[in-house]
Amino acid sequence: MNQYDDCWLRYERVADDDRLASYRRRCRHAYVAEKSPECGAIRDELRRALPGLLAEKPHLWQHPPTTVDGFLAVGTPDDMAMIAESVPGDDVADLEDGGFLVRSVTWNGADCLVVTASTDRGLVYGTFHLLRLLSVGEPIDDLDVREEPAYANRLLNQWDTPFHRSVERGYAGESIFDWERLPDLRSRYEDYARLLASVGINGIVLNNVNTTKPPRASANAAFDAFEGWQLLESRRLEDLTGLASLFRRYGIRPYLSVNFASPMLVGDLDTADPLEDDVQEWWREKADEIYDLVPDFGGFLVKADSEGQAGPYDYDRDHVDGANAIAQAVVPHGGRVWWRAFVYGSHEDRAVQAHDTFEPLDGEFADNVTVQIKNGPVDFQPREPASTLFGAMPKTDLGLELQITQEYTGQGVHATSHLPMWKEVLEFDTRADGEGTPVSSLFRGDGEGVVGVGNVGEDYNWTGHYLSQSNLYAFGRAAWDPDRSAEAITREWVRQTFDDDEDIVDTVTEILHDSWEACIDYETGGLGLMHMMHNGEEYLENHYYPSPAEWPGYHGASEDGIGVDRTESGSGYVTQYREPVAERYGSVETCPEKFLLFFHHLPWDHELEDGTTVVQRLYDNCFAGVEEVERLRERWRSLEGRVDERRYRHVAERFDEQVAQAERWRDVLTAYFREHSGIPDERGRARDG
Ligand code: GCW
Repeated sequence: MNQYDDCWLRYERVADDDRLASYRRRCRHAYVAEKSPECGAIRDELRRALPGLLAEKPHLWQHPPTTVDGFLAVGTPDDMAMIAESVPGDDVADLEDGGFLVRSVTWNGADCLVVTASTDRGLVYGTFHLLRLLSVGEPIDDLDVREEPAYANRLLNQWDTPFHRSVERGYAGESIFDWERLPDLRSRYEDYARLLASVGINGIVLNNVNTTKPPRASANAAFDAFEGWQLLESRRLEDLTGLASLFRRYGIRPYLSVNFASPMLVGDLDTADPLEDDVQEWWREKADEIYDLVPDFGGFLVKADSEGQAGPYDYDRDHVDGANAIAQAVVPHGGRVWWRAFVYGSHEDRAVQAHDTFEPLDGEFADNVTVQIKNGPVDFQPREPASTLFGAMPKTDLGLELQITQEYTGQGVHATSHLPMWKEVLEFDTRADGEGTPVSSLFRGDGEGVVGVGNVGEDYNWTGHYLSQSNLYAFGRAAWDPDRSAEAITREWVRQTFDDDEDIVDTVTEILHDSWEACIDYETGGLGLMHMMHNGEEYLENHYYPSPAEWPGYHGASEDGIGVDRTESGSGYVTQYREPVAERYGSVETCPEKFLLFFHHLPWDHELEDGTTVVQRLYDNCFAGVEEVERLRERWRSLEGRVDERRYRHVAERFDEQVAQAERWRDVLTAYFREHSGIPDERGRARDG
């Protein structure tokens, strides 16, 4: 990567001399099995990484060397005797697809390192893992690493509209995919595949789930008419082949978002009724066509009956009918349909909808359908309690959908780490199988997994805000190992991205970790409120500025109080949780403060446990959020001269804007609370609107 930022794959010279000497001893010579596309990618990666890390040119052998003091070997035991002789076969045979071993071994008197796995994809992950260890300066003379991914599917959802090149909720410029020039490839695709594979992502949905209506005018008016569903047209499908083979080298399978009405839009049928034979036949033929071109195609993602997208309801069918009709078409090819649970319906309280719609359908979905569920019941708000669907459909393959892009958390301007939010959800105990059934323990089946809505675009630094690179990194790492602590993930990201210096690592880690709660405070006042944002027409204003007056139904502010009654006597959402969660959230006394107004509508002067009133706590939190961002800005400023100028300035300038924005949120929200409650801030800070 030279034209664009290297993100966490910088591969800078190892600073410590002893470490460097030990790395050189085991890695200056390397041998990678010569066979698959994945092994080609590994060799390329070593050629990129080792000269930087070791500050000398490595020697890549055509066969395991016998005349050197040490070397690195990458391959399966079947690929080379050296590996079969130095690692017991059973240790490798046991590994899940994607799992790997990295071991220090002595072979023929030489100090070697072995990266081995049962599949070539595992070799890719093992190699990136070793390079990560070298990048963060871990000792390697006594390595014995065994890793397997927690979830079989770790997918990225691009919300990119091909040709049009917009990215819905993307804040890093245009889509990196230049569909017009496909099947020609840009070097950027390879860099993207490397970034994704380095954190274990193994599937990518290339286009937006909204397959009709691009959201705004593009730079090229000729493409404004293009809609995502057109990707299923035969002439477009051929364009996929180049990308598919590029991603294949990195163990990443491509998928497409498809429109439910494709048989009518792409084909010439006059219905898309999922129970009609010719509709099912149309899907089969389309799938055959795709798999002819891309044999390892992953399958389809569908947003149906949601926000204007077509769906089975158009034909009085349900989601099972819809999903299964498409799924049957990819069965012969080992493909899968990811069917989103983000649907609207008759309920006034959207939180109720997904569980209400999907839970009764448990057990009816085909084996190759995965129901993809957003982390919370509403819509990626800064904080939501975990969705009640987790653990509620034991007979259905489920996927957890997280938003990497910062739609509701400051977009491309605010430094907001989503990792603590994801951890909160992953750690939530669903009680699905008694006490100790956290969300992270679900999704363990072959057809299950974790999905992230991507955040990259054409910007030099990929993610708009430099620090937002950490969200992409953290998504992959958490999807690989949800039990790894947030701190460990962030620290390793900082070390690879910035520097090894302990103070830099501490500072950036602290900024990222405290950023989320700060954002919740100034954007919502805490206490579980949501939807305080503007829903403007202008794309970049949309969901960025404060405007609580637009959503009274979502936060429930009125003269008598604030919050939404989701108890049994309200919308009933809380009853979708298992006990004792339902009871705990359902009672004002035991509901955690962070979710209080999500579940309860309370008088403005309701007293919290410490005697503070609800409205006063909201004021206090809004002010605290701004102070916290100011503090985080100071922390960043302490790095001046110690982080390269380009990145230092970029982040410092955004922090100035974030502080100004946070003040704006605080002022709008506190004025709104004051106006509705009629109760002034007892500390005299909140102004009138
Ligand atoms: O949060 C909302 C976004 C929409 C998005 C939708 C979804 C892709 O505002 O832009 O559409 O969620 O998840 O489908």
